[in-house]
Amino acid sequence: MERHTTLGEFIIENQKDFPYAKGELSALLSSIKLAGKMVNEKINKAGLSQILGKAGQENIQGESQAKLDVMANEIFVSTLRNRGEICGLASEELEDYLVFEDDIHKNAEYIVLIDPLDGSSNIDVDITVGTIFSIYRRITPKGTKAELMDFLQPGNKQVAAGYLIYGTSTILVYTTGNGVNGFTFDPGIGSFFLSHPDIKFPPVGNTYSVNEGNYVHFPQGIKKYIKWVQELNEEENRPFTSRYTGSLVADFHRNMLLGGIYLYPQGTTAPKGKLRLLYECNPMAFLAEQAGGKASDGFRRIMELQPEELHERAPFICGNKEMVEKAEEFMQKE
Ligand code: P6P
Repeated sequence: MERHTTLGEFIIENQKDFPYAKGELSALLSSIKLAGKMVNEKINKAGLSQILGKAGQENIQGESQAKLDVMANEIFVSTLRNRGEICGLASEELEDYLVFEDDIHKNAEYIVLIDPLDGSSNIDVDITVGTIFSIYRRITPKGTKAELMDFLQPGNKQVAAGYLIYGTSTILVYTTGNGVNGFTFDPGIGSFFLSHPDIKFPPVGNTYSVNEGNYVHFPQGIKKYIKWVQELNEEENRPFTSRYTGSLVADFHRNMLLGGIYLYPQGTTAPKGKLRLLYECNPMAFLAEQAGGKASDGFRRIMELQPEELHERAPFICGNKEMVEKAEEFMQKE
C-alpha cells in the first residue's frame, strides 16, 4: 500500500529549498506544524469545552476576541518562543510585535507574522476558520533585538508563507518559493501527510468571493466588475458562481483548488479595505503567485507594497491570474 510522505519527511527532502538555512527554517515550519495540531485539537472540541463565544477582550483591531482567538494566539506564541528559530513575532491579536531577547533568540535568523485564527466570527457557528503565517529573514543583525523594520518588509521578501485550514479536514498549505504543497492531518496517527502536491490554480475559474453587502461602498470599477460577472454570457461561462464564507482561508483554498477570485476592495467606510497587509494579504499573495495566480490591490502587485505600519490594511483582489486582471481592467478604467 502506497504511503504518503509526511510533512516532516517532505521538509527534510526539500532542504535544498532553503539555500541559506542550516535547518532553522525547517525547524520553524515544524514548530508551526506542532502549534497547528494543538489549535486543531482545541477547535475540534470548541463546542464542548466552553471556549466558544467572546473572551470579553478586544484586539488591536477593536474586534471582540473570541476565546479561541486568544487561545490560538497563545499557542502559537508559546510554541514559537519555545523553539529558538525566531527573534520576533507579530500577531493580529497583539498591538505591538514581540521581541524574544534571550541570547538564543537574539541570534535567530527569522521573524514570523501571524493571524492565529482568521475568520474567527465563524467559530460559534462551526464554519471553517484558519491560521495564516508569513516568515521573513530579519534585516537587523543577528545578536541584536528585532526591530519594527524587521516586520515592515514588502511581501516579495517572504522566505515562506502558508495557512492551516480547520475544515472538514485540517490541511497545512505552504510555500517556500518553490511551489505550493498541501498536507492533510491524520488525527489517528497525529501526522500531516502530503495530500495536495504542487497545487496550481485551474486554467479557468468562474467563482467570485466578495461580501456583496458592501456593494454600495465599493469603488465604481468593482461595482462594474460585479455586474459583469453576473451578466449572461454562455461563451464566457457567466454568470459566475458566488461563494463567500466570511473566512479568507476557506474562500482562498477553494478558489485555488477549483478556480476563482476573492475580493475585499476598499470602500467609503474602509478606505484601504479590511484585510491586513502583513499577515493576511502578503502570505496569501505569495501562495497565489506560486500557484500560478495573482494578487493585487487593483493597481499594484500586493507583494510590492511597502508596509508603513504593523496592522495596516490593503484592498485585496486575489485568484486566477486572468480573473484578477479582468477586475484590474475595470478598476483602472475608472
Ligand atoms: P466581512 C475575517 O475577519 C476576515 O479577515 C477574512 O477571513 C474574511 O474573508 C473577511 O474578514 C470577512 O469580512 O466584512 O465580509 O465579514
